[in-house]
Amino acid sequence: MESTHKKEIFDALSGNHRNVVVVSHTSPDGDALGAALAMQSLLIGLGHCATVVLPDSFPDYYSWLFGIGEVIIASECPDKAKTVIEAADLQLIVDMNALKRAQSLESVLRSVAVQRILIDHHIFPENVFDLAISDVNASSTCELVYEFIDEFRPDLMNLSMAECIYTGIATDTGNFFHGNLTARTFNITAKLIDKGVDVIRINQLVYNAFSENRLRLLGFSISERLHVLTNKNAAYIYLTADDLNQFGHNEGDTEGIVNYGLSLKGIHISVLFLEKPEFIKLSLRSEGEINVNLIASKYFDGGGHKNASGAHFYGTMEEAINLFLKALEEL
Ligand SMILES: [Mn+2]
Repeated sequence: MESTHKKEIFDALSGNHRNVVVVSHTSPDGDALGAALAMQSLLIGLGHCATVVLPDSFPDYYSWLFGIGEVIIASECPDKAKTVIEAADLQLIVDMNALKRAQSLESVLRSVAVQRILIDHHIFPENVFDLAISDVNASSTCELVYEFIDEFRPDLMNLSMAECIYTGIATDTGNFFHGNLTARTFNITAKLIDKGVDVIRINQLVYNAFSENRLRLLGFSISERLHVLTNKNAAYIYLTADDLNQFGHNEGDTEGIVNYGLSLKGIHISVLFLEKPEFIKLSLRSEGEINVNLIASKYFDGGGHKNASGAHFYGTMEEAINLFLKALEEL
């Protein structure tokens, strides 16, 4: 499951000028953004041309990340996104294990026959990558990006890249609370702090940047939409499109809500159901050995990690919740 073509990737990036498109998943999180932007900086430092293309936009609390202003958002500029992908001679895919995770970009990514490199920490990478650094034991893709740059060209690591990488590690671990938190994670974090990363400042930018609507939506989610299934050690929260509209929700406003289910004593599985225009979006979280990736993949055609997975369900909210309840019965 673990694969590393580090040396081959060094070689691929050490030679002639490359025109690289860096792509990550839909609803990009801190890890997707941090990994894509840090790798873009590295590639530019190496003398390559590098453009980040994302399927859709990112939460406002990431807008300070270096380079984010130049990211091409396909949902806003589909033609430009397509042109950039078609012009690239190398695809660098970060923080996603399958091209379908880039949704609208999947077909154009697939349609061009160029070298494809993966840096990722999700299980079961699709068999479409020529070279890969794929390690499910990493806390985040940014942890892998740090190790890659540190081994390859540490001289090119600057403060803004360190901030991107720190943000990815911090956000993918719920600010050092869950996931694959190991000595490796903290060693890398220490080195990033040595590089000048200001942890308090980033905490303020990422975690103390709620809008009033977002905080009220969180309160509503817990007081009105939380269901606790004590005998199943599970909890879920659902938010309808009307709920979201009532709080004028923006990208990222529902981030982290799923974790509140796990904050209950004795609750080890938590799911958030969000009604999107075309599907119900599920975020699944668990503690310890409970594997929500099984539920996500077997019942909802989704996936991710053992303790954090996601899926899209094409049906009604009621059907999605009922399927989850059935999965719990069969687990
Ligand atoms: Mn990640």
